Amino acid sequence: MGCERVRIYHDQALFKEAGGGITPWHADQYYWPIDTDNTITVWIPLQATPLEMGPLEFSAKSQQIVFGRDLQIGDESESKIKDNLRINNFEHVIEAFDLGEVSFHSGWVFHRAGANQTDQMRKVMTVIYMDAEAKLMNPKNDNQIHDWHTWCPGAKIGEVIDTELNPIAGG
Ligand SMILES: O=C(O)CCC(=O)C(=O)O
Repeated sequence: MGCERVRIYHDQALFKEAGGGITPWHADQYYWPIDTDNTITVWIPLQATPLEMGPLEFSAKSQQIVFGRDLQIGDESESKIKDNLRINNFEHVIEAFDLGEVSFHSGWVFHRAGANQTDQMRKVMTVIYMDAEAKLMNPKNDNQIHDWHTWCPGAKIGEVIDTELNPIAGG
């Protein structure tokens, strides 16, 4: 990310039940009241994740695309972002994950996941890191207000996000 240190924004378990539907196209940073693009999510599947289980898919290099950044995840983001990425001819990367493989995606990379067509729970852990100097920005939508009060409660607009929930990673 080009920064000296990172801190944890938050972590999150994403368990998708057997038969669970798709995760629509979206960019995570729509949800984050963070004043920098120096953010990254590690996606850690807790089992081998074949294509039929719905591994994370990416639109390679799509962090340069601005269209769709204002869409919350849902049916509209799935169809509008898909159409725009197709028009712009970005490579759609879909690969199975072996157990132990993880992926990292930048906060503005558009991504999605397919349905879980197996009879097993798809278990995933994620951790979101941000530049240790990242500041809280004025929230741009209700989701960012919700994130502020959930993941960095007490942080102040314009100041470094340094609550007890946001430790520097690695000491
Ligand atoms: O696991 C999924 O289905 C979606 C995960 C995701 O969008 C993310 O980690 O940013």
